[in-house]
Amino acid sequence: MVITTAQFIKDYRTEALRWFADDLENLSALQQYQALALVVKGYAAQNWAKSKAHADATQQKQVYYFSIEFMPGRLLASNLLNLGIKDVVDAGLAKLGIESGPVYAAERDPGLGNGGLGRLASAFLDAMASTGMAGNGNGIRYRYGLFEQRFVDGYQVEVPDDWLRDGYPWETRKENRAVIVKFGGQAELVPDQGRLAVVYHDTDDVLAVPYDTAMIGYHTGTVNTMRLWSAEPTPERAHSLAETARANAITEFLYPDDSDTSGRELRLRQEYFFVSAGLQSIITHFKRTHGDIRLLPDFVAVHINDTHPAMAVLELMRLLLDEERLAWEQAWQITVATMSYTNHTLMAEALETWPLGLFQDLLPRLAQLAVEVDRRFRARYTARYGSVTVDRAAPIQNGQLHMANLAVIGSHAVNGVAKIHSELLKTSVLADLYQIFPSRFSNKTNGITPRRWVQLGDVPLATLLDDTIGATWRRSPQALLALNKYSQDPDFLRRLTAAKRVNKVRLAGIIKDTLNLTVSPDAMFDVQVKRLHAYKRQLLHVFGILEHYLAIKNGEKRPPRVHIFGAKAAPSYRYAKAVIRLINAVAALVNEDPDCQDQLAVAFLPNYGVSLAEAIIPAADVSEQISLAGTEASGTSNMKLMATGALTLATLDGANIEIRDAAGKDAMVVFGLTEQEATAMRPEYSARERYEQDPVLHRIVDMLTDGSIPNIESEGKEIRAELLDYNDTYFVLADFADYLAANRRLDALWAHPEEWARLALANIAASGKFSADLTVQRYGREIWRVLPEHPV
Ligand code: 26V
Repeated sequence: MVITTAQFIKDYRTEALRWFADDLENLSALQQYQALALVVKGYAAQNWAKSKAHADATQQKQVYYFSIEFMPGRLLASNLLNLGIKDVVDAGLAKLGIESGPVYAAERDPGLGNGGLGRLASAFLDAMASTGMAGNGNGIRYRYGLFEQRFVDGYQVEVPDDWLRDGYPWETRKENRAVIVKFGGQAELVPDQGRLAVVYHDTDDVLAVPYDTAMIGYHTGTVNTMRLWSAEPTPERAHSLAETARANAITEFLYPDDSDTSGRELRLRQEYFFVSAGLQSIITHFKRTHGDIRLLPDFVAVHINDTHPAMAVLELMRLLLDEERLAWEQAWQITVATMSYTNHTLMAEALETWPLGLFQDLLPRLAQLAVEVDRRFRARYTARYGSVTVDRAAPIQNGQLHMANLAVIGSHAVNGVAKIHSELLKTSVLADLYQIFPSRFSNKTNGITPRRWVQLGDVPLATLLDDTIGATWRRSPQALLALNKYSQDPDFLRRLTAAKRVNKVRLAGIIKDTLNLTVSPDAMFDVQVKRLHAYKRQLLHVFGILEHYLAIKNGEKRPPRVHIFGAKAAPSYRYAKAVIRLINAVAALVNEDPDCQDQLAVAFLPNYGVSLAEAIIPAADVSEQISLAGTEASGTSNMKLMATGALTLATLDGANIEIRDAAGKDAMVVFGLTEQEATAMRPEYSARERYEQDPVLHRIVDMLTDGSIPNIESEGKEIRAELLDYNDTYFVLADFADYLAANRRLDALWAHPEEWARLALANIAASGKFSADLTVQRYGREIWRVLPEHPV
């Protein structure tokens, strides 16, 4: 949009007066932010209304991305960027004498997700709007997001994330679009005009109220919607405090990704709640704009983001059969043509199953439909594929409903999130379904939004890019390839290093403020930011630090390094919490040792999330992507870190493989077993043997329990037991020697700053390939069958 600074100032003053009955100058930074957000929301409102009207008028096919998590990050800066008025607003703030930093920082970052899956969902919403696709989010408005993490004596302490305390100016409550969601009771089938109708008795009804947030496209005029549902009592029950609390409980908090979420009834309620509300509102809207329900798949695509919304298959069947009165075959054909599903993990313990009994109690009609889907599936495929295969592929097995199986059977497309992951799906967790439905399977490698991570997060780099190759990359990140021309330009390489240093100085300031730790921006900043899971092997990184520590104690001198961690552990995940305590203990040991001064430091920044990522990622020299090959579905921090010029230290896992293919073999430091090697080795692997045979490893494993790292008595024992008694599930000891060798290669490179910068350049230049804009366009072409109006 086009607006002058003067007009903006006028609008801003008016909004401040309207909301706070006061002059801008007298408001707190929070209030200044709130008034500003409302101005911006107003600016986008017309396009928002227009986009909706345009989609209806042109009968544009709509994508609905169903996800139990969204992590949009702070929206003020990104909305301004996407509207094309960030410079005008910043100039306006300056003119008003308002410092912009605290105003931007006053925004709460909605942590309505655990990690990669939730962040990906939000990146896709941003990308769909930015390519002019009609793509909307459907999810849950949790009253409390993922816990806020603090460290006390090195332990993770979880504090409730009261993100709505000051209100959320970007959302709009759509009370007029509320729907009823029914739980429990009985679903009775009664004869009705020669067929069966469903009559519900004694249901427990909850009101689902949508809160819509605009998803503003980058310079496109397209504004889509993220619709998050909040649970309230129905009006008849609203007088009762107990009923109100019971209803509200459904959307009270987000579940952390523990492996043992199954069996928790509230989680099942959450899933059905947003799935049912979402599908009901889609169908209501569809019938208003299109009429004939049989055309649904021509105009609507529903995407199932991981298995949490997989019961959408059953709920859509329910609506088509019971409400729209279609016959089974027709309803099924419509459902399969409408649904598609993405799998995000190979971890067996993370694949959702629900006891059918629980389904029968809570969702009796869906349970009936699940049994019928299962019966028809078996009847249709057993003769051809045999009962062994069909049993393993069926939705119901041993009284459990297998949500991934249901999702594949009820969708026309299923995909993994990186090449290796999509291949492994076909040979492991979904192998039987792949035999039956081979043509449904494809790969869609994840992507990130360079707008947030480069344009907003890394201004020094963005400016340098503009100066060097022009600004086309801002719209079409693949234009970054032009950077390769400068790989022999010493002046450019120097400026690239200088831009990185600006970010490092900024992060050093944050480390000082949060941890009271002084680190030198001239040291190598070695970053690992992601959820804490055994398979991601933060422990291997710690072992590398301890090896460096021992080398220093031995008088060895290496390039100075600052190790930066960000990671939350699920509250009930004991091992992950033990590793957190270990990292903090190693940090204390190293940071307080005078011998390590200016050589080695460890900074574990608490409460990793989108906002902290924006500060850490652009400051990284090294990106640690060190999961055991075959375990990380894709990873996305690997993409963000490459885009801001970090060198990747990586195993051949997830999207690392494709990053290496894009940036070139030399641009990544690869180590460790391949997935095939790891699989082949597993039967004969002995962690204890490795421990006995490698004196350095022996020493480091012993440090866990011999008191050389203070304050980790029980944690050290637990980790040692995982390694030696449980035989090191994720092959930390197996990859240790090669990990060290890879680190020595990094040290050697660090001695040649120009060469380092050249490799950073290769990464930045290749990063455009991982733009989420391209990813959603591949989904659009190959799965959803929608065309972007502004392709890149
Ligand atoms: C993993 C695990 C591991 C063991 C314990 C329980 C548990 C629970 C959940 C999960 C992961 C859930 C799905 C998820 O977030 N997957 C992530 O999705 C990202 C986006 O596709 C992808 O980049 C990450 O590799 C993948 O872990």
